[in-house]
Amino acid sequence: MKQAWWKRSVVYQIYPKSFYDTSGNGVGDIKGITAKLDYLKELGIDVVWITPIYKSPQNDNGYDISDYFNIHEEYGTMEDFDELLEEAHSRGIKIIMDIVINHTSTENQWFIESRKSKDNEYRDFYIWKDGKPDGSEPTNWQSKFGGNAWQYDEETGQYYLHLFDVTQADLNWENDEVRKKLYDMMHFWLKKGVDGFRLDVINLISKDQDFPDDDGSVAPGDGRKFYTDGPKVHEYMQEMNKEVFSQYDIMTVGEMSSTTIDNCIKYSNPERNELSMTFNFHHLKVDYPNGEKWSVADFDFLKLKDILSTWQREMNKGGGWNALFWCNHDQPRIVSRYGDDSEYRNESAKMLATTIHMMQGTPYIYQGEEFGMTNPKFTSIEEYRDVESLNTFNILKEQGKTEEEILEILRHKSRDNSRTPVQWNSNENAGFTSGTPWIPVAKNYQEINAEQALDDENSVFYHYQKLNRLRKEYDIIVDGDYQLILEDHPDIFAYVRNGDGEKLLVVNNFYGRETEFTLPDEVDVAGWSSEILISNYDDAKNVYSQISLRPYESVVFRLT
Ligand code: TEU
Repeated sequence: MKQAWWKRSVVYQIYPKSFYDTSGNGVGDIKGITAKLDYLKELGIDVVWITPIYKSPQNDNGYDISDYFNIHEEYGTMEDFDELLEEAHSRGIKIIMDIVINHTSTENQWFIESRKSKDNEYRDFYIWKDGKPDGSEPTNWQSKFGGNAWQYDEETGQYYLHLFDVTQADLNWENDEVRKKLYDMMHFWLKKGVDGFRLDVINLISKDQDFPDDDGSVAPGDGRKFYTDGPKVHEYMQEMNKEVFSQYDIMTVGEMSSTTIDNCIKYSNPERNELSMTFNFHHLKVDYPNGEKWSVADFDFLKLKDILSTWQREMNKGGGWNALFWCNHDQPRIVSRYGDDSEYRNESAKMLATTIHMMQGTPYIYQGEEFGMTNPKFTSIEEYRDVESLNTFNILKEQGKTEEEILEILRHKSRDNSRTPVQWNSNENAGFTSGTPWIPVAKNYQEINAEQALDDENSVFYHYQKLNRLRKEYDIIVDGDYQLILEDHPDIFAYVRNGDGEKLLVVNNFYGRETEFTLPDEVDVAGWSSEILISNYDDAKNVYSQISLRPYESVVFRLT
């Protein structure tokens, strides 16, 4: 059977607000994406994922949609989008849209109608409940952005559910009419030629209709909320696939806000006709001590190796498909988080890229990751914009933390770490805008920018470009199985990809210190020949049985 095109694609994620501004209003726009398509072609990516560009009051930068069928005016017009789609397709680049169908903005016409009265025809589009007899909220569920997940509405004396911001009301997926309208919306975009969807927190859409209180029984360890992967979630996915996805040659990737391997195999095994692949975040919670995101802690390296390897092994065994990523618009920049964003920025950014891109799955590159952008290290709360971070600042302050303690936590964990403008060059505002940027540009833009990277043959950019090219040249990267080795080594993340008569030996030193690598006997390659496919030091030696590794040194050997 012909392999799905997205299995050997590389996806580039664009957060339009921070990508490139052509209008001078300080906000990135659709024309800015079109203007950079040749840059993306040079990088060698195949698909662009654009985070929401629909009409929105922007309380959550577009994840609060007020109109699914029109473009947010700051980003441009529908004509601009049609032009982007045509220009991208003319370069062989596909476009997938980010759809948010767990919730809408409270400024969405559906919600405006729904809150008018209990017998309004749209009332049942959302989740309204009476409070408990003592007047408290219907359940003790907590919003991901802090506080209780129910908001009392004076108009009709009931509470509505919002698993995220109070301006993001959860849709009622039990309602056939809601599902039908959402499927119609998907057809609208697919009929325009869009090549697929990233589905926001899609595993939250099915709620237990008993609405039980959270008894804390689900381990907080991975931040898993008991309302994830709900009772009808797979039924809804299969209906969505039947009613929409199956009618097009598209890719779909589900963002699974806390989930399990078993569910992700169910979501992405093609025999189940649900999604193409899934994002999970377990590997990005190994620096959450006791599951607590809002803290400053080193990452647990052995746990990281174990989690990534378990997902590789189990998803392969179960017929599922992973989205492979370190960065996105909700996560800190990986070179600052698990690498070294100062002395060894170049080496560690390349090492981290190789670690993920040599695995089985579809890799995602987040804007600016391809040339090693870092966290901005803001020093004042006035520099922050993210609703989750601003809520957290207030919550931690109420809990007694000092402003400096909270700012240090935000410097490590805020979503704004990845939302500063893309640093295109060393000109004012890093060439992002001729206006005032909506969020400050990181101070290191004169040293770290795309133009500098394009002029430096040893830059992170050309490492990503080579990784993208290798994926097209060597089927083993897509099809080979995965075998972790040296699992207890305190510095090295090494694994083997096994193919037909060939192996890839991927060796990564995750730390800024020399370390020793000895190939374990379990990898029997006596008499095999080897070549180096990619490395992050230009003088890496084609010797693999026993080598010393320099700080953050990463090498991929192809053995035949
Ligand atoms: O994110 C889901 C989510 O849980 C995020 O809040 C993220 O995982 C968390 O901040 C990490 O600590 C999606 C979107 O990616 C995010 O931008 C939206 O804010 C959220 O859903 C609500 O739509």
